[in-house]
Amino acid sequence: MSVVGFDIGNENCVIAAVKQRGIDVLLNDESKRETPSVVCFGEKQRFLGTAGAASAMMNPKSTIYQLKRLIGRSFTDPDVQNELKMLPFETSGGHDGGILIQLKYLGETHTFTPVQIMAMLFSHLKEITEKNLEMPVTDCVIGIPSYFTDLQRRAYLSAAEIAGLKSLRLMHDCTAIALSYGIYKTDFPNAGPTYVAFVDIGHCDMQVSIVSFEAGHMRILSHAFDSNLGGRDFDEVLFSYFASQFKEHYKIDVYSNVRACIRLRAACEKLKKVLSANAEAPLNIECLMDEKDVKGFIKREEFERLASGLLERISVPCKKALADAGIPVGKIHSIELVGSGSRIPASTKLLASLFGREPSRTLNASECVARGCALQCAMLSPVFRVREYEVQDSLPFSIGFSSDKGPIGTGSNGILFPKGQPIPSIKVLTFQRCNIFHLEAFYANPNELTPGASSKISSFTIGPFPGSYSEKTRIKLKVQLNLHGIVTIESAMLMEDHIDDYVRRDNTYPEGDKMEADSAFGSSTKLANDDEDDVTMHARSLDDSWDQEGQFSSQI
Ligand code: ATP
Ligand code: K
Ligand code: MG
Repeated sequence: MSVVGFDIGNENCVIAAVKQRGIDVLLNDESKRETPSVVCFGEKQRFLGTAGAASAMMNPKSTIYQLKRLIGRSFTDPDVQNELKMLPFETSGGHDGGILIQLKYLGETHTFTPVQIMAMLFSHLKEITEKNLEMPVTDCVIGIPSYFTDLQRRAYLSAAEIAGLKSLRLMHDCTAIALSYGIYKTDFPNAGPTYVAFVDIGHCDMQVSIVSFEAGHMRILSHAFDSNLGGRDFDEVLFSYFASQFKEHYKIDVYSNVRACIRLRAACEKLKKVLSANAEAPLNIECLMDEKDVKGFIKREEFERLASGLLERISVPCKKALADAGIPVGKIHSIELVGSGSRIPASTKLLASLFGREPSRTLNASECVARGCALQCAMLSPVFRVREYEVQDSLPFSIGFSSDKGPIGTGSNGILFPKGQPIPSIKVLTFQRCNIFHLEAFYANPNELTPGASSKISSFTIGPFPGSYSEKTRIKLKVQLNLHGIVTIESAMLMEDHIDDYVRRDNTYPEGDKMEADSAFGSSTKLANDDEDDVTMHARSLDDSWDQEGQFSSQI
């Protein structure tokens, strides 16, 4: 049985697998350790990954990338609209509120959801993995950003499932990074916990977590992020700089030409990388548009000046992560910097002054998420024996619950799982009802979410119940914050009977794909009775642990 970890980045995917002698990053067909997150629909065939990126210029309008920005989100979200403006392919809103992508393939117009295209990417990664390992691959662990909402998480699971992959866990990127750091680390000073800050700057986002390490145990103290700050934003600074230079010097407006935009963006990204190692860099593009060859030049200092606003923003999630963890900066043992976006030297300088210490690069910047996911997969897989090591993650958002009679968690916004709640967790709710009723799960503090994200999570219908109950019935619900960070109602118990069938998750999924996992909560027969008021509620935290078979064991 295979044990695999996937890092699905906005720009690059990395696959890691556990082999006899440790964890390997797998090579794709082009012998590369990173596979571009691109699906290109050509005239005669599809090109995936590296081949997709190579064909992008030929089919700009049917090359789909930056899927991570679109999946599980609604078309009308203003943040999504901003993303779409930058992308050359055509989109529209689906009737469920999700995004539809229109493209030409095999001479016909096709419509796909982001989940479907993500599934194609997953299939490609699965194929690479199977070829490498020479065996079928199903079980895996997939890295996700901590800011993903319930819907985005479900969308990733759906895409993986369509591709024939079973994700044993959706793992927060920084948690995976911390695991790949902590499990091998034996030289911590042994008096008390050691606090480490992990900073991941990728293509579209940056994430920060403060993690506490003790022997055989790691605990996430906080997750913070800027979901709109990554390497691509630095490319954009260069892009607008050169676009205006070229307008002046060559009288061309690259914004008016899709192909010229793509080519200039690609050249700016290259130039940015050159600037990471050199004090200055040239830019030359032949025949950019109107048959004009263009030349440009920039010094690193000038680039840093143009990007100073972005660089400043790097400190915001760092400060927030420290504040949320309640750890003074002086107590941080080391700052571990990862993600290829962090290769800009100015970002290192900024972090050094913020934390009062040089950041370390102990881990492989582009591979550590996938490696951590593979390790977690080994830990969850029954076939592998891994050193005893406890990973305790924490919920980045507060989750509230309400019934048709108002909030049922604590406080006016009904918080059931507060921010920082260990993942996974179970809470037990008791209701006295004699009729069908509804529950809503929602993010209780919208300002904890990424800008524009909906605070809606799920609605559930409890009942109707079999037989006839004329009196108030005690109904016990087990609400689960599962290992993926997704909220479900695990079971409903009527009196002492255990009945699984009374919970139905109602909201339609905005990607148009079926959620197989939800069908466990089928509807059942009807119990008609007048609804009584009086709801009693007891929320209780249980000690949960995730055992080897991937089942919950909880002691009540
Ligand atoms: P995300 O984590 O945002 O989903 P990702 O995991 O695909 O995306 P990474 O591969 O970590 O992202 O980073 C990609 C970014 O790193 C790109 O913006 C790329 O331009 C940038 N990058 C790569 N090498 C360098 C370099 N030498 N100097 C500066 N930036 C670099
Ligand atoms: K990556
Ligand atoms: Mg990444």
